[in-house]
Amino acid sequence: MAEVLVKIALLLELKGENPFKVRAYRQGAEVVLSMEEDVVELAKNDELKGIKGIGEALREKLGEMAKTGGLEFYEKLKQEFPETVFDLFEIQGLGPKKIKAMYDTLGVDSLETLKVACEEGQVAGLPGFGEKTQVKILEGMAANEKFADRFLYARIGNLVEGILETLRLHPEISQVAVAGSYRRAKETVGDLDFLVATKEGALVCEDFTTLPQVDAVIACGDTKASVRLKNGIYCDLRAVKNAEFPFALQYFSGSKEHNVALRSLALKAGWSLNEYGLNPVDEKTERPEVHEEKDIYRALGLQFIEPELRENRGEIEAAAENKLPRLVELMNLRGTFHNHTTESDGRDTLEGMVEEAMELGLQYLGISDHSKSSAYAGGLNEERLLKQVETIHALEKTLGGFRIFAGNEVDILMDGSLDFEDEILEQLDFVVASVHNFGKLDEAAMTERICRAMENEHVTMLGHVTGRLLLKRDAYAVDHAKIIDCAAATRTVIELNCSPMRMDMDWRWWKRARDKGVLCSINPDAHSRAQLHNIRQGVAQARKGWLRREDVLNTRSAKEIEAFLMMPKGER
Ligand code: DGT
Ligand code: CA
Ligand code: CA
Ligand code: ZN
Repeated sequence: MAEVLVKIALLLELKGENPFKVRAYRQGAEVVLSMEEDVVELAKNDELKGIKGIGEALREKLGEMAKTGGLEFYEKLKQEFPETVFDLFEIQGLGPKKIKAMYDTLGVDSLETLKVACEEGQVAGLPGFGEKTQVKILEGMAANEKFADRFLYARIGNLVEGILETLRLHPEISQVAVAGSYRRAKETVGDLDFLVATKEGALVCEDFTTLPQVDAVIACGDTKASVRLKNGIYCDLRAVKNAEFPFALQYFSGSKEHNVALRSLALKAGWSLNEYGLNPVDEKTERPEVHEEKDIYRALGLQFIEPELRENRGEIEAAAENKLPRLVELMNLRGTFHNHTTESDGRDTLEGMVEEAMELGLQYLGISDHSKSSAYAGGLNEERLLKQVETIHALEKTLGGFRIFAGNEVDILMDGSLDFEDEILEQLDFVVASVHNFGKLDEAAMTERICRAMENEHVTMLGHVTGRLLLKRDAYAVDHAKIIDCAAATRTVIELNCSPMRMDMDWRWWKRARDKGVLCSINPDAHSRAQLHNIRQGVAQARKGWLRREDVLNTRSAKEIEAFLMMPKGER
C-alpha cells in the first residue's frame, strides 16, 4: 500500500499537481510504513480515522486497497504514463521537476528514451539543464546499470525473515537457514541463498516456487529451485538431507574465498570438505562427528567463526590461535547519536524520536540536526540551534532519567573549517562533523579537509566518512588510512553511519581503526522514528568489521557517556 502511495506521488508530480497533494501521498506512505499496528486490518475495518498524517482522501484509498486489493484511482492514473517512467526516478540526481520537463518537451518516458535524448544532446539544450546536467544524468544512468543486479542488505531483512518464517511452517522441512552474502551481512547482496533440510526435496522445491513473493520461476528440480521475486531479487533454494545440512550451510554461506582456505586446511588434515560432508581422503583418517556447523570448525581445530567474519581476511588464522574477537551485539547498545528531527530535515519531532528511542530500550539519544550551510536540509543557524538546546534540556527534565544529548551535525566547509564558531560548539554536548558538499576535491585535499575538522577540540565524531550511497553514488575519494591515523591522534570517534545506503565507514576499515584505538559510534542518522531501528543492521556491519563491545562508544551507559563527553578530547 505504501508503494502505491509513493507511485501516486510520483505520477502526480509528473502531472504538475499541487505540491501539497503530492506531499500528502508521500507522507501517507511514510506513516503506513512506520505504523506498528496492522495497517491492512485497520484499513479494512475503516479504523484509520485519527491517525496523524493520513487524511480523508488517503483513508478512503487505503480502505479500497485493503478491501479489494486494487485502487481504481491509481489504475487510471497509471494509464496516462508508460510503466517505464518509474525507472527515471531511480537515477541519482534526477528529480521530478527535471523528469517532468524532459517528459513534456522531449517525450522522455523510459531509460531508453532518456539515453537517446542525452546522447543526441537534446537534454543539454533544455532551459535550466545544460551540458553539465546531461553528463550527470548519463553518469547516474551508468551507475544504475553497474549496480542493477545487487540489493541493499539493510532493506531486505523483512523479506528474508518472511520467507524463512514461511519455510519453517512447512511440514516436510526440518531445518531452515539463509546462507550466502546475506548471512555474512555483506552491505549489498546479489542473490539470496535459502537452505532447507527435508526428505521431500522435489515437493519442497515446488512449494517454494509458489510463495506469494515469487514473480517468475527460473528452475525447479529435486534438490534446487531458482526463482525471481517481485522486487527483482533472485533466490536459490537448496534442499538437502538432514545429515548434509551443516555442510551445505557452511558451504553456501561462503565466502568463496573463505571456503577455499578452509578446504585447503581440511586437506592438510586428510579430509576433503565440500557441501555434502567432510570425508577422509584415505582409510587412515577418521571421519569427524558433525551435527551442526560448529562441529566442522571444531574438527578443523578452529574456533567457531561467525558468518560476518568469513571473508578470508585473517579470520581462519585468528580462529586457529583462539584469538577471534567476541563481537558486539545489538543488545549491547545503550543509546545512539546522530539523529535528525523536524527542526531540520527529519520527519518526526524531537518528542517522537525520543519516544521511539525509549521504546527501543535505549537510555539516551543524541540529536544532531543539520547546520546552517545545509540550507537544502533546513539547517539550523546559531539562534535556532541554541534554542533547540534549551528545548532539549527542558524536555529531558520530564523524562525520568532518559538522557538526550544535544548536538549538531556540523558541516565541514570546503577548507576544513566548521559551520559554527567554537563558542557555539562548546555549548553542545557533542558534535558530529560531516562533509555534505564535495566540491571538486581530489583525494589529498578531501583527506586534509576532513583531518582539519577532526583537529577541532569540539568535534566528537566524524560523520559518514566517504559520503557513499550504496548502489547509487560512489564514495568521494579519501585516504582511509590517514583519516584513521588522524582520528587516533585527535581522539575523534568515527561513526558507522547505518543508514541503509551508507554503511559508512565501510566494514573493511574497522579492524584497522580498532587496532589503532579509534572508537566507533553506531549511528542510524535517523530522519524518522522508524529509521532508529537501523542500528540493528549497523551492528551487523560493526561485527563484520571485527568490532567488540568495548570498541563501540554507544555500548556505554548514559553515565559513562556523560563522563566521556565532559573529558577534554585529548584525554578520552
Ligand atoms: P552474492 O550472491 O553475489 O551476494 O554473493 P554470495 O556469497 O551469496 O555468492 P553466491 O550466491 O554466488 O554463492 C553462495 C555461496 O556458495 C558462496 O558464498 C560460496 C559458495 N560458492 C559458490 N560458488 C562457489 C565456488 O565456486 N567455490 C566455493 N568454494 N564456494 C562457492
Ligand atoms: Ca548469494
Ligand atoms: Ca546464489
Ligand atoms: Zn549527514
